[in-house]
Amino acid sequence: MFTNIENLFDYSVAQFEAIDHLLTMGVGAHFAALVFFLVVSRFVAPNYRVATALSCIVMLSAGFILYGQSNLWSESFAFNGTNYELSDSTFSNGFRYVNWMVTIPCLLTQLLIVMNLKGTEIFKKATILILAAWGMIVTGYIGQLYEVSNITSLLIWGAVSTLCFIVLNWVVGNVIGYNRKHLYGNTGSTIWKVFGLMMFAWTLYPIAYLIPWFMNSADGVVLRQLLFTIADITSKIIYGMMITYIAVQQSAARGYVPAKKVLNLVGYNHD
Ligand code: RET
Repeated sequence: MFTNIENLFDYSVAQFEAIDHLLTMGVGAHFAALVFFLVVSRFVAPNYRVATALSCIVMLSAGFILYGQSNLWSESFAFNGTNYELSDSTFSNGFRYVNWMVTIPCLLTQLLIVMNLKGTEIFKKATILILAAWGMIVTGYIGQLYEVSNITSLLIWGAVSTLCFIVLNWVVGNVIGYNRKHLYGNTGSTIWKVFGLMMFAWTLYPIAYLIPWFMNSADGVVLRQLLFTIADITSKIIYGMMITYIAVQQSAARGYVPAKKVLNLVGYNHD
């Protein structure tokens, strides 16, 4: 009857609060980072600025979804004097998946922009990546509906989703491999670090997806929300900051004056 395992357990005060605090921290982190991206966008040359604008969109979108998740969490459980138990509504992680339909295309597109891809090339690569991402998310969304009722279905849908994930990573790795040399301002090595960070952060989501399979308990639920929070902060905020750093560095190397000034100010040599 339930979709997500969160609804199956009672939580100690510490477990309940840990999740409440993680979700609330996620909201704060994304809205704070929004201000950061808004402020630094003036140091990014106009041809890269959409990359930073996309981070702003991701911050708003993720901030709101996490705000919803944190409210839903505290509405779904009530204190009975000892523990928190399920009350008026049921909790669902499904909102996250639908949110990824928006945020992942933004994250991928901002990467293509700082890779200096243009015209039909960026359009083609973005289309392939976004279709692979949507395939991954839709199959993952269907799979997570079975996490309480049928672990085999969870695993099968998860495997299909992973195939899309592998295609996506393969395309991103290729784009970076081929276009790295066209990056300005010595950012060709930074872009590999972005890829490494991406592989790490994005892999946390499938681990969270599999929690009902290998840790079907209240502690598993806490671990899942912890993994989600770490993944959110690294895959969107830290990633966005690295993308914006690459954008500022390339802007300076290509003669954009505000970028040169700000890099000098913080002691970077952009040549
Ligand atoms: C699912 C289902 C199980 C298999 C795989 C998955 C991958 C999810 C990923 C999510 C990334 C989300 C990001 C969100 C940013 O806002 C769907 C959990 C492989 C990679 C980066």
